[in-house]
Amino acid sequence: MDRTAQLTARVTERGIAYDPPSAAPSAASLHVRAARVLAANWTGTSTVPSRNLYPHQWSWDSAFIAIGLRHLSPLRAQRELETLLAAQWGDGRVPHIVFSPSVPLDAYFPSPDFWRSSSAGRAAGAPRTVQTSGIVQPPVHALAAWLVHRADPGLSWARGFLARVYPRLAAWHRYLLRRRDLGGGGLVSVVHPWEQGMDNSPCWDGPLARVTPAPAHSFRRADLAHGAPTDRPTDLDYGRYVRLAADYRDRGYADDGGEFARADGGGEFAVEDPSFNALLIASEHALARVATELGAPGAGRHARAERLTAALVERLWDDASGMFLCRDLRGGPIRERSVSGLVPLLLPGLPREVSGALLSTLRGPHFAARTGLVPSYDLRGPAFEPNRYWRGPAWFNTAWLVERGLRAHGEKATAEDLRTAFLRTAGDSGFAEYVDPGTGEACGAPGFGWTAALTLDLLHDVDGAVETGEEGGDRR
Ligand code: 9WN
Repeated sequence: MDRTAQLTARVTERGIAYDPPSAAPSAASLHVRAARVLAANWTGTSTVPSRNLYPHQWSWDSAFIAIGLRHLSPLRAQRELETLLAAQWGDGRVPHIVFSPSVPLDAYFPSPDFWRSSSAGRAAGAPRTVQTSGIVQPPVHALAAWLVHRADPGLSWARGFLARVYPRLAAWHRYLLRRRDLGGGGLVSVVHPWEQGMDNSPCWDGPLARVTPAPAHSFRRADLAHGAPTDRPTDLDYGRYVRLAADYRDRGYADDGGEFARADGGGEFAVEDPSFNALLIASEHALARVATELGAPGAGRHARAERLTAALVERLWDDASGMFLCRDLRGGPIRERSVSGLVPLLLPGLPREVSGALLSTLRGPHFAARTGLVPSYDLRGPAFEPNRYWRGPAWFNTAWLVERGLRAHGEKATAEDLRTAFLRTAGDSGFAEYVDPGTGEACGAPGFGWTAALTLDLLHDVDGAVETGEEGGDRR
């Protein structure tokens, strides 16, 4: 029996509940369909998020994809991460896109000739032989590497997987902690909405309003050839994304360190984001485990993760909203509720009153959607749109993070409801990129990489609270 058949048999054997409308697929067929998506998106060295809309390798997509792939092929999961990390820059940053040389330039914008990584990024140590973007995405990678190792430790040791990825992951975290603490309070800032991953969130409307958009005639969007304009960011927002990226490129992708807070320092956009920082904390705990596994001391990393958790609460917690908020380094707290502010539930080391309030907010009127998934933005917010990119739709990676967070806090029944909603909607939508949170209608790209991968993870790692603390459990 090959591995897929074995896993399918195991799913069937365990009788994993799948509670769909009438003629719904079984868990076993869901597994097979998800595996097919990942096979179709596999390039031989990594997995594209979508063959049409995103035909290259994306950073946080690959981390989520590896987390699911480990159930199908631990070898492919290891390769996924190794391919990404091979494109790491000398300063430690892991680029948000690694471009495939075999894909035509006009298939995705901004293309390699926009980023010009090997020339504009030379001082920052961009690789010469592979073309990449110059910005980053959330650091889910150490967490992914740890989970991938745990899926098949024998293979991992035989290939020296952990020993090879550890120094790269450590350099990645070092880059973020040393070069991106732009606010000087211990947290990492993103300098572009694409870095945070929830590109078009209403949270960015305020900071983006300061940015003069690049003129529409100066670039050609490729996304509208594959996505409905009503689902995608507007041209005005795109012009601002392009301006920010071009300015960063023209500064040689240099980071301004603690200078940003000064009026004359850095670029126009710098935001401390709860989800980005929570993922860094979860990954720092995972890196501590990797270090210990390799025989190196890991306690320092756990301690650093705890300090970061304290900084996250101190700087971004908002009692009145019952959730974390983003902080604009120029304008202060951003008073919009986004799923980003719920993602820190992933961290077991939160003060108990914080995790309790997060659970209430999750179940309350701003986030309790009819599909049972978690909307990307406040259902009652002024900017809510059920179909437009990150302005309301439900995404599957954030649902997975919240599901794991619920388990980390012992909220098994709510986690189980979310897991059921995830599996049902992922299957019914054809593993869509995202869905309308009220109806479950599929939006964006079909056959989306992380939707399929995280479906596999929730099928196979049923009780898996991600190990994101030293000992687990909330603080009193
Ligand atoms: C820009 C690939 C990426 C995801 C992001 C998502 C979207 C790109 C785009 O697609 O961003 O990076 O062109 O809109 O917002 O989270 O990583 O799936």
